[in-house]
Amino acid sequence: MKEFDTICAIATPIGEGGVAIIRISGENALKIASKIFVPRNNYDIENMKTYTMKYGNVMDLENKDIIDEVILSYMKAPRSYTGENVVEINCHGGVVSTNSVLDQVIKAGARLAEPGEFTKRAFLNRRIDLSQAEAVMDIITAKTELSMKAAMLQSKGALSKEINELRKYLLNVLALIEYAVDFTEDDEDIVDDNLILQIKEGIGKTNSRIQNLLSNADQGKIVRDGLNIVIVGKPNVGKSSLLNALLRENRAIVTDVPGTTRDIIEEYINLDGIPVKVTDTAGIRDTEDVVEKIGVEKSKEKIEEADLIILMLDASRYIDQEDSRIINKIKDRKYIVLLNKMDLDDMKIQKEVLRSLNNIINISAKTGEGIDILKGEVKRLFFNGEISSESLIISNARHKQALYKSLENCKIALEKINANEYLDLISIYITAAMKALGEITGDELEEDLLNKIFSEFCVGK
Ligand SMILES: Nc1nc2c(ncn2[C@@H]2O[C@H](COP(=O)(O)OP(=O)(O)OP(=O)(O)O)[C@@H](O)[C@H]2O)c(=O)[nH]1
Ligand SMILES: [Mg+2]
Repeated sequence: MKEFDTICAIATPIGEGGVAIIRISGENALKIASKIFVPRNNYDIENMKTYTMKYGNVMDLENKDIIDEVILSYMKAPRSYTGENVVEINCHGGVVSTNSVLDQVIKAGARLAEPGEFTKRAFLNRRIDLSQAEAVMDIITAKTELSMKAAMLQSKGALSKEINELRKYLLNVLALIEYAVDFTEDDEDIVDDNLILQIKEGIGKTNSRIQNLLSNADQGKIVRDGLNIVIVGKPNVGKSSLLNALLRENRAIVTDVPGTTRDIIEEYINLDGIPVKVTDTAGIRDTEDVVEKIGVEKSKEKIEEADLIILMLDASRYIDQEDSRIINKIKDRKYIVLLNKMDLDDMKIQKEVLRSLNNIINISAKTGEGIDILKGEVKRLFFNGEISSESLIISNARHKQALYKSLENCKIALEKINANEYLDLISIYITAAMKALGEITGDELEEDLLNKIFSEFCVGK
C-alpha cells in the first residue's frame, strides 16, 4: 500500500442538522485526533480498537477550551473506506460547530482534502476500481430508486467483473497469437487452422458481449441522468396546467391570461424509477413585451436541449399560424402532441392539420384524463414500455465511449484475420481493445484524466 499524508474534510452537507461528520484518513488519523479529543475517562484513544466509538469533547489546541461534544469512531487500515486509518468525528450539525472542529483537526496536522480525495485513495489503495468509485458518486446523486439500484450494482463490482472477464478473453487471444507466431517461425507460412479458428472465436465472443453491454447504454444514460422533457406551445393552451397535473401540486401559476408563464420552470418527477425533468416554458408567440420576449427566447433554447418535446395544442380552438410555426420547429425531433382541453364540448381543432403528425394523445390537464396514457407513451418511446432494473446497464458516457473504442479495435482485428493478414499486426488491435477496457476499471488511464474524474466528486467523499 502506498503512503499518503493524512487528509480531512466535512463529510456531511453544510447547514443545520442533528449531526455532522468530520472524516480523517491517513496513517496519522488517530494520532491527530488524539491531540484535540478529550475522552470522558482519560482513555488513551491511540489504543482504541477498530470499529469502536468513544464519547468526549473536542478542545481548542491552543487555549484548551472545549469546542464541542462529540463521538469519535475508528476504522483501522486496511478495513476502512479508503483502506487507510480512518477516524470520524460526529459533532453537532451546525455550521459553526462543524467548521470549528474541522479547524482544530487541520491545526493538529491534517490537510484539507480535495474533492473526491477519500474515494481516490480507496482507488489508489486498490479497495475499489474506477468504475466502482464512479458508482459511489452516482449513488450520492441518484434521484430515483432505479438509478440508485443501478449505481449500487456497479459499486459492488458487477461492471468490473464483466470488464475483467472480457480482458481475460483478449489476453487469451494474445497468447494464442503469440503461440501461432512462434509456430510459423519454425515451420514457415503454415499456421494451424484450428489455432486461427480459436483466435477468431475469442475475438467474436468478446465482440458480442461488448455489443450486449452497449445495447442498453442509451437507456442507462437516462436511468442515471434522467430524461429531459420540455412542454411547449403557444400561450394559454395549458402547459402550466400539465406541469401541475404531473407534479400533483400547484407549482406554476395558471390563469386564463395568455402569457402567464414568462420564465422557465423546472421540476423532477419519478416515472417508474426514471428521473424526469419536466420544463414548463413561456408560450411561444411574437410579442412586444420585453420580459415575455426573453421568456420566449428561453423557451426556444430549451427545445434544443430536450430529449423529448411535448407540444401542446388547445383542441377547443382552431389551429392558427402560431401553432403551425411551433409545429414546424419540432417536427424533426422526438415529440408527443397533446390535444388539451378535451373535457370541453366544443372541439374545433382541424383534423387535417394533424394528419402530418405522430404520437397524438387527447388529454385534459384540468381533469387529469389522458395523463396516464402520456406517461405510457413516454415509456414506450424510450424503453419500449419496459423498464428493467435487474440487468447490468452502462450508464456512464465515459464507459460507453471506452466500450465503443474496444469494439472498434476488435472488429478491425477480426477483419484483418479474415483477410489473412499478419498475426503480429492483429495483436496490435487486440492490445488496443484491451487498453480501452482497462480505462473503465482505471487500470489503463493517464493520471491527469484520473484526477479530472475525481475532481468532479463532492468534498468529503
Ligand atoms: N377546460 C379546460 N381548461 C384548461 C385545461 N388546461 C388548462 N385550462 C385552462 O386554460 C387556461 C390557461 O392555462 P395555463 O396552464 O396557464 O396555460 P399555459 O399554456 O401555461 O399559458 P401561458 O403560461 O400563458 O403560456 C387556464 O384558464 C386553465 O384553467 C383543460 O384541460 N381543460
Ligand atoms: Mg404557463
